[in-house]
Amino acid sequence: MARFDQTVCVVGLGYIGLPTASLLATRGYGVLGVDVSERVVNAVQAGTLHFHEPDLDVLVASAVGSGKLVVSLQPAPADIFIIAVPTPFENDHAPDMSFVEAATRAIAPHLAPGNLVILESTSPVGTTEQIVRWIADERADLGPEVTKRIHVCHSPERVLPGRVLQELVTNDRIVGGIDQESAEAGAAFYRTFTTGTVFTTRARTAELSKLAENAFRDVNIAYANELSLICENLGVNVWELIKLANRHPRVNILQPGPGVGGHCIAVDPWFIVHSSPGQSRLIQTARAVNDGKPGWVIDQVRQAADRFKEPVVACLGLAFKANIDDLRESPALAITEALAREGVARVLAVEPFVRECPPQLACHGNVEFVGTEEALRRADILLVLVDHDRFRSIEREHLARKVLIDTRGLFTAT
Ligand code: SAJ
Repeated sequence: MARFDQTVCVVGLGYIGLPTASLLATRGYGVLGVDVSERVVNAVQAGTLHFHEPDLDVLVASAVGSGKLVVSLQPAPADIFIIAVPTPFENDHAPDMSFVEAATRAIAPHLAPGNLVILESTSPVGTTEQIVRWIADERADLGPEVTKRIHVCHSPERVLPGRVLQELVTNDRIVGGIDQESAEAGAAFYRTFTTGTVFTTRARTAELSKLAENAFRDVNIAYANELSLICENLGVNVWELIKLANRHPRVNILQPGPGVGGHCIAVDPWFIVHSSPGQSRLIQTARAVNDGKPGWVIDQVRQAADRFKEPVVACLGLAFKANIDDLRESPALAITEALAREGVARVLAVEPFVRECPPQLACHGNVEFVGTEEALRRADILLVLVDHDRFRSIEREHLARKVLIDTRGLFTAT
């Protein structure tokens, strides 16, 4: 049974590992947070953040200040180990499991009988079983049946960037064990700090459930994006259309945008495709539809720019979604960069959540990183790429005499 006097070693202090480690420490667990990056370890040690997430700075400072969260470059013995490292994909969309393997091999020397190892990283089906093989490989002394001595399970993280602290506590959790005992041990641990319901299952089911959740969202957004192209073709306001269609009690269409970004929704469906290419036609099509959207937006700007002698476009927002500073896999950034690279117009890039011009843009002579007001004043074309709350207060009079391309429905939704 998990208890607050137990120690937890969290490997990977990123978007999931750091909030989790800090939350556990403030709940009373003794936590060792481990990261391979000295920069990250130093930042956390100083009680500061290396990325933006609402309220996390206060939680980290309190966890470190209480002495319950200690950080290090190296793992050490603990009762519970949580692996929360990135699982990106390679160029051919094959999952890159090298961080999970390195984390497993790093904790293996410190494992003792009765320990619980939890994989939280989003992973392809079969990864938890592979973790057992890596541990067995490192620790022949544990004998041929490692899982009789070490509990191993997968509990996929499901928190939404921007709402991490609430969702870490309130979301339901799925705990997939390598065997029933492992699942129960993992569930007992999560029940000590979550208010959501904790469900136990097999490791493979837990792995696929996380991938299926994100692929579901990708498919739904692809449908919305496809509708946006159809609406443009037919002269219908897509935002009004979706709002009205969603009045049906069993319809819930998501919102179109400039494409799908971030490190989850645009990545995880590929883990399913890679493992079952012949069976995943719909998932592959959704990826293609969403990946095609930025090109369509660029074409819209190109057509608008043709009407001006020296066109100036204001790109409002660079982040991958609203109210965050995260530029990773951002379609907004990719579109802005392409407009600059292809010389479609002079580009005024606006991103209130970022202090400096991102290097991908700064290297282009035709890009200026400016504030919202200046962009509104100087631009011929207003390209809304992110629905940051701060853009909502832009007064409509600023839109007069400008060409508006509103990929988020910030001003065109009825
Ligand atoms: N997007 C749209 N239209 C929408 C919703 C989102 O175009 O209606 C775009 C966003 O602008 C963004 C991308 O999709 O570019 C992804 O944003 P998101 O808010 O849908 O998701 P993420 O990537 O921030 O977080 C997702 C969440 N998964 C689900 O909602 C099923 C989160 O719960 C997961 O924990 C996270 O992935 C993860 O870590 O896997």
